[in-house]
Amino acid sequence: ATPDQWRSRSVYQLLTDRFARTDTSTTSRCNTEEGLYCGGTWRGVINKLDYIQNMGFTAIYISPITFNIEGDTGYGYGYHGFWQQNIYELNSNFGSAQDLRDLAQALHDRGMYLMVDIVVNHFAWPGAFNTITYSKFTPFNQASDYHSYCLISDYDNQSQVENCWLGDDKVLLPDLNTQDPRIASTLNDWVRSIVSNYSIDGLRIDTVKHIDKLFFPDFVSSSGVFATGEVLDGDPGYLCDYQNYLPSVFNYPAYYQAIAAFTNSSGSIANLANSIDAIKNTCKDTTLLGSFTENHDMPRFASKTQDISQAKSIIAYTILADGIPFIYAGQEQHYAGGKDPYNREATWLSGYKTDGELYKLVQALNQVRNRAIYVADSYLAYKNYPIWNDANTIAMRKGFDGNQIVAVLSNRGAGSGSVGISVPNHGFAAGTQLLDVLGCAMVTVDGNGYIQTTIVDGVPKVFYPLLQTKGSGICGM
Ligand code: ABC
Ligand code: CA
Repeated sequence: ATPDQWRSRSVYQLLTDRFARTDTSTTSRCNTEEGLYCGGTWRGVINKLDYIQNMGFTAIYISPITFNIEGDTGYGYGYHGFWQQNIYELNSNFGSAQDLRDLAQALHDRGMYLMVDIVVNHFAWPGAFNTITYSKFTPFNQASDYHSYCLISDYDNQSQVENCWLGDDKVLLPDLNTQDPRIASTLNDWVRSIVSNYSIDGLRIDTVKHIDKLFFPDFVSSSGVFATGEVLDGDPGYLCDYQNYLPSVFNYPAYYQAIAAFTNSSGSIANLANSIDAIKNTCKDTTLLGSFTENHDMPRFASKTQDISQAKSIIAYTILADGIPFIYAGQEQHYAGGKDPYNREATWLSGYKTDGELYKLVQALNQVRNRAIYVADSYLAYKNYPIWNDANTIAMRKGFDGNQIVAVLSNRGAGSGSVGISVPNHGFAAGTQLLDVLGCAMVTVDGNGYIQTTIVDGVPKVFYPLLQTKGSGICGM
């Protein structure tokens, strides 16, 4: 699928090993600290697509599929899939080639897309440099296929970031010489073949900041599909340039600002509001960025605050900001794992509950976003912007007149009582009837053009024209 087709999607990110097992067990133990394979499979995902689709998602993003280091390392097993040693073979812990094709087919039957994580920066070796046996790697089986050995020590030195190696003596990540046309062309052929063999609709490219930028245009066009990339950096000036080389990157600058803003009532909402504008002015197209507030690398939001209203606010921000929303499996269950490896809890241990507050919240938010896109896909091109804020609350708008979603998000948290707010600059005429799609309550824009509302216990409000909800199923309409 193309960037244009992906722009409207909403994506559920899952680690294949941790989302669902073939035997459908919801009790099989999975101790994140041990770093073992816990038994999740592609077949397991197929069986749980209802759980995902019923939240309103229109795509999933799964772990790397290639053959990894086998056996234990100083950091456990390659259950996450990032330690590849053979790009032509699948990771059999996740299932067979047929299982993966069946997953793609099952998704396509539902009108959903498959995004696969891929690694082109490195291979992986469970030990120190002098123990590497290159013949164990396929197809890059010679030392000369890699950059000469040096470890990245200075992230401000871009040539080091691109040409030195990630990892350490427990797990080294030999750094492919992606500037070599022969290596690049092998990778281009490879990506073309996996996309076609497994009917992949889009790619998430790992460690993008560690690869020379000029590698990407040919690589992405060889793949024939949309690609987003991981540039782990909070600076829009640094990050946005990558959008000149590949269609999309994950919006890490917004991630850091959103976490800082919503984690507690003294977080800076003003910084968040400013960053929305700053990123929009720096990146080529914010409507294609990956919008996320949890993933498999970062400590989960609930490891920083257990507050349910703050969790709701940041999820609403994630789904209603510009770009393609990504929700990381377990975020909808209020999972609270800290940094890697603790943030990789098995989703099955939640029992896949569908009656929890956050599951229902995600459902409602995807539903209103999907509705706005259905009403007019110009919703997607409209750039979200902050229309009003105070120290604890941001109101933001996305969508042209008559089809705009206005979100009012607070960091005050549960137990903060009631706070009256008058929201201006939303673009609705006086007298317009709106529905708060989270509380299913109506409000009419007052004679002075304000949305007069009350934020209760820090719970977000999301306003959408009542007229547009008719027949949508939103709040039973
Ligand atoms: C294993 C263990 C960990 C252990 C680690 C040393 O080794 O599990 O417990 O701490 C995979 C696995 C990991 C595994 C690693 C290494 O491999 O998933 O479990 O960790 O063996 C990607 C993936 C990630 C994956 C890999 C490797 C890369 O998403 O899951 O990890 O294939 C760097 C890379 C980034 C990479 C990340 C883990 O490391 O750039 O691509 N993620 C600064 C740097 C970043 C750097 C980051 C973390 O530190 O600029 O480039 O990311 O080291 C902001 C700044 C940022 C700054 C942050 C910290 O602060 O703006 O620039 O990031 O304000
Ligand atoms: Ca590199």
